[in-house]
Amino acid sequence: MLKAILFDVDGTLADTERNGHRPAFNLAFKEAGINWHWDEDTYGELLSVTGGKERIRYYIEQYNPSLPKVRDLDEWIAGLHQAKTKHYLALLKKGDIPLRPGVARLINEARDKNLRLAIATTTTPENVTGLLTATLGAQSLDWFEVIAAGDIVPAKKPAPDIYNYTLEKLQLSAKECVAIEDSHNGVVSARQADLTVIVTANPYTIGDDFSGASAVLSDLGEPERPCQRISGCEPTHGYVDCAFLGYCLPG
Ligand code: XBP
Ligand code: MG
Repeated sequence: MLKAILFDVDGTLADTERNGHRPAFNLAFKEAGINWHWDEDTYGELLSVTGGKERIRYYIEQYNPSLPKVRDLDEWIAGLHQAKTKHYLALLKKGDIPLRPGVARLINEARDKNLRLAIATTTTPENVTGLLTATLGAQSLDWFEVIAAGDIVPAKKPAPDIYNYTLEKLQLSAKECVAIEDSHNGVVSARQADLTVIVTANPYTIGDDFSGASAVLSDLGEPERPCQRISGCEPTHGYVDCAFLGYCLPG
């Protein structure tokens, strides 16, 4: 029986990457006086690495950009990333990043049905708070029993750690929960934790390998705006509801 829904954040709750995280990184680079700029295509490549600090490090190692002389690279990356978080939170506050179709509807239905809700993400905790507050209001923070985010576990997605941590906090087994994800790394993470996964793809992840997902959809859909099925199970009414999630659970 379905007891909880575990939501990924970036790309799943909202399309945060292209016009949220990416410009925030670029603003931080400018502020730090470095001439890096992540355009949309470059950022799409960099998304193969989860976590902002890890993404910056990967960029330095793989793209060889000009780098100021720094005493401690870890410290410098952490400072740059802190500035990025500040810019990202300011962008969220402007209210320009809406939730994806069906997200608010599914959360409301789950609450009506007394299902439990949790967040399992690699993004920084303040980013989750900022997104939920800007879209659903500050009271929505209490709707999520567990908000598992960022460096709370040492290994980020595709490692299963963040989902295992969430399940442990909820004291639930994977068989009682469904994860909603948008990316290959997210699906691998959730599947390694034995979870049933539904994917709502987005322009950055549509070409990803989603093997192991029970359904791959364009989005969660709305009664008046059905989602498109890409592969796997199809929601009967054209949108994902709690009954569909329960149906996707293993026998
Ligand atoms: C997606 C990510 C995040 C963001 C940036 O996380 O990889 O790293 O791109 O967030 P998810 P930070 O899909 O698991 O929500 O810069 O705060 O790390
Ligand atoms: Mg994601």
